[in-house]
Amino acid sequence: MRILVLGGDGFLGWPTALHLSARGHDVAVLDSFVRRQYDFELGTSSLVPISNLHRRVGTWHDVSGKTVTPIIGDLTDAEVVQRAFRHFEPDAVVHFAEQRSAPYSMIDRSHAVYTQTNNLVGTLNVLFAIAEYDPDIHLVKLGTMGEYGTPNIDIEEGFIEITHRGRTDTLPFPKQPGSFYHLSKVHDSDNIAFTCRTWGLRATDLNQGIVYGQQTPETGLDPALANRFDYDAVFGTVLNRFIVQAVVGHPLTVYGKGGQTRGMLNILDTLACVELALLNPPNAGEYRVFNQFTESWSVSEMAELVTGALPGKHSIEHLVDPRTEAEEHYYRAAHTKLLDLGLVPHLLNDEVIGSIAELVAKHRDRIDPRVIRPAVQWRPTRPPSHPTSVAADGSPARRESVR
Ligand code: USQ
Repeated sequence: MRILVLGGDGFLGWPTALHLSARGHDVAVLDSFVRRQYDFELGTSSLVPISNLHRRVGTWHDVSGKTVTPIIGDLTDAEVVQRAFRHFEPDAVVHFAEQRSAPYSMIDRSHAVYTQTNNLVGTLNVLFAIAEYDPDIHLVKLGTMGEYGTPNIDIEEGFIEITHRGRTDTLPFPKQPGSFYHLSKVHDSDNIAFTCRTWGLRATDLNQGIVYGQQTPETGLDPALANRFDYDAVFGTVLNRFIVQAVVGHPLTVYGKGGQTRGMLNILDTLACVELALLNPPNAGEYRVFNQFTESWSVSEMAELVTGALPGKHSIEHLVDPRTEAEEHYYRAAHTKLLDLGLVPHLLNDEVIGSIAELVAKHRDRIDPRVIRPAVQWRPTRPPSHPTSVAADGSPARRESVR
């Protein structure tokens, strides 16, 4: 297959591109490098040093003899998307190219607007490009388990059969997302389902849980192929963060009561799931949803797993939850469709935690303890009525980000 990986320089896009290339597919990656820009904005960087994209694809060619074609551009520019489709002629598109951090989307108004504009416009441009270029192209889009929120009933895989006043229908499962980022994925899902219904496109929405781990067989082949590893409070995800905290002797930062339960998966299973979706495409006009995670853990359980797996003394600190979320709740979500296609999960155990900790320890000198504690609050703060500082020209200092 000819597969275009959107966001192919990122945490999941890059290892997915290599995985698919290693299996003999023709792969191109499109990326704007904005993920690297967020690090400059936030004053943090990947724990594991990463090479630039040109060096990455050059090294991949040297070690494997295979070509991954880099395409530089931003999906919110429709011309870029059209040109990528004309130039590469994909059979399938894997779409990771979105702002994916919930805390980033909650920083302030401009970050919320940016997240939703970037994610929705990019995906709309992809849908139009597929419809205009070749409606047979299979879109594999990364959604999130967070689209569903934490309802007090079992979560189904995308759809629920409802009987209402004597009539029955199968309808999209209700969505109650917990951040402007998670909301952007809900809006995307609606747009994708609409274009399948209306234009006859074919799409798989992968509602993915929280990914842990970093290295894959391909990214481990050479330091210039290394994948990024985020541990800061904005882009770092919970299990990887807890392992970093345990390695450097920082108390594990459990937010609130720690009863928040989430679907989790190993990064190796992300690659396998995307490949399974690609190899088993939906019919024309079909919009399908797979819940992409392998097991559920509460935040407190994860903290205990990490402290139990790693030698030494560790402490767990319950911080006031910076997010607005249920700290204790019912959680049971279906996840059988990928297993039915043949997924063999890599489950979490002491050995997996130990190997991630080993990698973290190798790079521990690069850890900046200042980016570990959460600073983003879910509730907006009122701007002060009197500016507390002034810019060099005497005007009130602006708390604007680089975006
Ligand atoms: N949490 C802590 N302590 C921490 C960090 C997080 O208790 O130091 C808690 C959070 O309050 C939350 C849970 O852990 O209840 C998960 O937080 P997270 O930052 O690991 O994950 P989340 O914000 O949900 O987002 C991540 C990815 C996102 C993906 C999502 C899948 O960044 O791209 O869509 O996981 S899911 O959670 O299923 O929606």
